[in-house]
Amino acid sequence: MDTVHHMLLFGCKTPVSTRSFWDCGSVQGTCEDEASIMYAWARNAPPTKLPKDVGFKVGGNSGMSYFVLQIHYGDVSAFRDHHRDCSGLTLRMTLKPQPFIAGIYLLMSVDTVILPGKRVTNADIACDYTSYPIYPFAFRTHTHRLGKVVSGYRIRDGKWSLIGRQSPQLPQAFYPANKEVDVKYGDTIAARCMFTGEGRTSKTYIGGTSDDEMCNFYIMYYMDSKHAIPFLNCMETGSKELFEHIPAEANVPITG
Ligand code: IYT
Ligand code: CU
Ligand code: CU
Repeated sequence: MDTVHHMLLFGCKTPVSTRSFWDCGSVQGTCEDEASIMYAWARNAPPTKLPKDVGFKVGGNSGMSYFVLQIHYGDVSAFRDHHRDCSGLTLRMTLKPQPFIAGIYLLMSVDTVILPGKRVTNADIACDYTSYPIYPFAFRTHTHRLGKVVSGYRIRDGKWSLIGRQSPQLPQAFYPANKEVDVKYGDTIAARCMFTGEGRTSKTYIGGTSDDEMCNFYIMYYMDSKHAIPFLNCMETGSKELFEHIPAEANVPITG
């Protein structure tokens, strides 16, 4: 952690380079096609292991022909002595089909605008879930500097149940999710990012630079491998009526 700030592991069909390593430059020099995030590590964060009998499906006809590991270095002074870098991840691979398949559900806002000086702006995202049951076991939040707290919920029969809630200013790794909350056909999945526009003199939009913002809530889940749906996205703005019932904790910054 004195060398690396964070690492993201992606899976995809075609990496942007066929070299064994390259400089990914600014925003997303990872894959030619759509990259799917599979793992994240960030300094000081506890490692998240896949539960027993759970694996990501890779290779073959899975659409995951390559892993791309993106490493964000922190303080490069560790390399002044020109030693070789040995940062990385260890993956455990098996040819044995696993009973459960791991997947990632990404909720992201595409249209949030944060007004300068405004104390609170909420980015609300929600989608109906109309597939086979998933069992969340880890979650990750991502915003840039203005994000205060990001929370994800399952809504069933009008009742909001917390999947996870975290400050995006803490290491952006995967943290354990509330294990009691499964998601099944007919549920709604919702997330809120609370931002502040304090300290800004112009509007802040969703975008790739550190002066822009993002609102992401990632759910890592497992599901029965016979239905195997490994990656799901939700980019719909949640309705005002729905979010009238969001628990108050979604607007309480995380301290300590
Ligand atoms: C605009 C935005 O919110 N971008 C996010 C989420 C995102 C991830 C992937 C969007 C797309 C992707 O293919 I994978 I389209 C974003 O870029 N998040 C960053 C990483 O790039 C994954 C993050 O750290 O969560
Ligand atoms: Cu980092
Ligand atoms: Cu971002």
